[in-house]
Amino acid sequence: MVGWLSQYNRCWPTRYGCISTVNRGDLNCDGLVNAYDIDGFVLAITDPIAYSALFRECNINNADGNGDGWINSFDIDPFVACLVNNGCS
Ligand SMILES: [Ca+2]
Ligand SMILES: [Ca+2]
Repeated sequence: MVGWLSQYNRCWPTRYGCISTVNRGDLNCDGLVNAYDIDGFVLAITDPIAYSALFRECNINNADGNGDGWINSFDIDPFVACLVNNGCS
């Protein structure tokens, strides 16, 4: 059964417990949120198809910084906040 960790973060239960399907702000899927995610974030907003082709294993919903289900310019400020804070809370 799939649950929710928060309004935008789904929980995928495994035998090891609940793992998140969204790691907000991590656009290159290295487990960290830092400057290396900027290019992926810009690509996710401007060209989602190219993003999915380049980052096949990544969840594009990681770019949904404000958790409204859309990936657009309104996610820029939350993404910058994640960068400044070395991760999203
Ligand atoms: Ca990253
Ligand atoms: Ca959004």
